[in-house]
Amino acid sequence: MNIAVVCYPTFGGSGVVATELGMELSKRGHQVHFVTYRQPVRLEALGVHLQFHEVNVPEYDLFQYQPYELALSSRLVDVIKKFKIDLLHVHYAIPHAYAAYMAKKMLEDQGIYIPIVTTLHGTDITLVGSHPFYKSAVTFSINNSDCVTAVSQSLKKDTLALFDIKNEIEVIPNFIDISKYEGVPTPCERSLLAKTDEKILTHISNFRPLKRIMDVIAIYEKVKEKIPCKLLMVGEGPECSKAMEYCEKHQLDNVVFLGKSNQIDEILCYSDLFLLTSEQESFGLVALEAMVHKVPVISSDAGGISEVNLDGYSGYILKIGDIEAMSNKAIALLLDPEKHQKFKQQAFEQARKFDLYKVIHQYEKVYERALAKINS
Ligand code: GMT
Repeated sequence: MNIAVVCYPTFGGSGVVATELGMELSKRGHQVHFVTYRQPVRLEALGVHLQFHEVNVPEYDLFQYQPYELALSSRLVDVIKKFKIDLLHVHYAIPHAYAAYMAKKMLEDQGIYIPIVTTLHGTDITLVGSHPFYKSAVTFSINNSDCVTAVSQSLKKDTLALFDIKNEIEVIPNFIDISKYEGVPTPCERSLLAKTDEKILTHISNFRPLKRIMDVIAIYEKVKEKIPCKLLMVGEGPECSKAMEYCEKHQLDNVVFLGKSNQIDEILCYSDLFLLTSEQESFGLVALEAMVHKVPVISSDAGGISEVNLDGYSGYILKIGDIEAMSNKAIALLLDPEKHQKFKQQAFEQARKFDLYKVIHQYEKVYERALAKINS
């Protein structure tokens, strides 16, 4: 199949999922064309089966807002025609599903019929998409996609509650390529970051307010009263400077801000505990990435996190904002080496359930269904 993929090319989970999926589809013989404004951060080994087409938005002083959707839909039309694309898979309703619909209609005018598969990831639904300014366009884009998928049951439920959806939504969970990790040791230079008796707590996100990163720091402060530890804060975003200022003011020298990183595997492999305190999270791909490295997760109960992290098995799930309970669970687990070891193994076992090879067929089936709709 010749597939065009649209996603956000950044460090965010949706871009990671789109890229990993595209790369795997190309290994399975499909031709995959990424159409994005920048090469996706995790996109490797471009070749005949895996290509990247940049979307350029010319800047005009005349416009207060540059028309990105217009540039994207035009670029899609060109790529679809040039490479004889069979199907368009867009990640994120905003604005990708909307631009895809425009491209589809422009192509229809030329006698070319292209199905659209839209994958909903979370922010496009629960945060931005449901805003009254966008709601009609998002509802329209979802209802006019040929097939729609959501990354968790929780996100499907939220989508049905927030929008007037006529289309069926299939849940296809996010995934991880277990074969990359099983029996393959990641080079782990723990000693560069912590002393042998120090535990390493890790948080990775885009530091948006919904991630509640001050909760992460508060948990660390409580844990460090009982156990020598370091906190690794990986990522960048709007709450970063506030968190840094707080740590400086309170002389929390063992909180290390590592910035945006492409070395997630290297960081997670020496982490003892992962903290995910979000107040909204459709899935929490980063928790899955921690679990595959045998890192138990202390998380909030937001959105779809509990579909990934199993309470009392791969970690613990506590109420959003319950710093006390999260800290107590973290301390108890770190002080019990036997239990910690058991949770580490269980975290990996839980991650296995999300193996890429179980999920990839589900996407292929959706593609076949979308194609059949167009051809019927
Ligand atoms: O919130 C983020 O960290 C980024 C965001 C994105 O747009 O990439 O992530 C969303 O999609 C991920 C992949 O499906 C999910 O794992 C995240 O839970 C989801 N974020 C939210 O729902 C807030």
